[in-house]
Amino acid sequence: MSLPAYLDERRQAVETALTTCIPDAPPVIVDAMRYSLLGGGKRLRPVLALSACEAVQRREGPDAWAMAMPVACAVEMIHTYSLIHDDLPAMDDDSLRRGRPTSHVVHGEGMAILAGDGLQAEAFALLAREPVSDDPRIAVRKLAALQTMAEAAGAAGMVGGQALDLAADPKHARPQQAPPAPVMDAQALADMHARKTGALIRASVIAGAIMGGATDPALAALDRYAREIGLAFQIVDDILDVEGASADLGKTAGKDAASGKPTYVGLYGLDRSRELAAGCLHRAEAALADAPLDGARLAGIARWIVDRRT
Ligand code: GRG
Repeated sequence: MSLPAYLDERRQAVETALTTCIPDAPPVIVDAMRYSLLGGGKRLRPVLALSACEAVQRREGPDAWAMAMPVACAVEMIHTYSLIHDDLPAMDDDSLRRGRPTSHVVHGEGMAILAGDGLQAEAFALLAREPVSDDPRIAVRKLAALQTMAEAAGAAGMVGGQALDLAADPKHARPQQAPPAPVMDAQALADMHARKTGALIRASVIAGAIMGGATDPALAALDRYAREIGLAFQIVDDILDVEGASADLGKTAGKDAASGKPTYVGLYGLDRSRELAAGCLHRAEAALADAPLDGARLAGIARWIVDRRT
């Protein structure tokens, strides 16, 4: 099967599974949660979770990925919550996401905040609940996956990265006695992105692999792989922010560059940024090469991340 067909098959399975993830709740909040969760997106993180599970099990298909489907859905719910909150006027203040008006534009700010909160809480409920099993070994895997996801989403991960980003943005109101916004050098930029976007991408891979029963050596290799693709994803995102069109990206293009935010392209220029992304790809492939798993699909996804246009 070609990589595009492989990705499509998993995306479709995730789309179907996601429709079952929002609980029976007041329609006003269900509508807002569904609007964002089922409104498109590349579904990169859930596909990574399924592929990592398949890689450690050395087999492909619905039987292999069933163990990781709750992780796949949960990570997309957490990711979607982060996008809703990031788009709010108090944060990045954006009106276009996934080719549609953002949650607060459609549902109002208060409901958008609640939709994000609801998605995050339901993601952790899903991780605790599924896959349903009496097997204590599965319970151990579920707990490890849940911890991985919580730490990635939390203050040392995505929330911490977003906080660093916010603190460095001069346009954000700061109390008068607060120190001036810090200027980010290359190291600070890498650290901010490793937390803000890298941590959840890493957690997708690691939690998916945990659910597949990964050994410690396999997890160590996947950790190296995931950190490299997380960085590559961000570098390419910065390149696309400069080169891409809003219609292709489904979000406002050129915004980071225009707002004077620190970016890889701003620090290194386009050519060097492309070289840096290629270096990440090379190291991600190397991490998989000798690992005790079947890494061919994960290597393909790494190449796709670097070559993507949206
Ligand atoms: C609000 C706690 C909190 C965190 C927000 C991830 C994040 C932190 C903000 C997203 C802002 C942003 C546009 C970052 C650039 C990289 C990124 C995560 C893009 C969106 O991810 P994709 O490209 O989106 O995977 P789709 O829509 O395809 O799922």
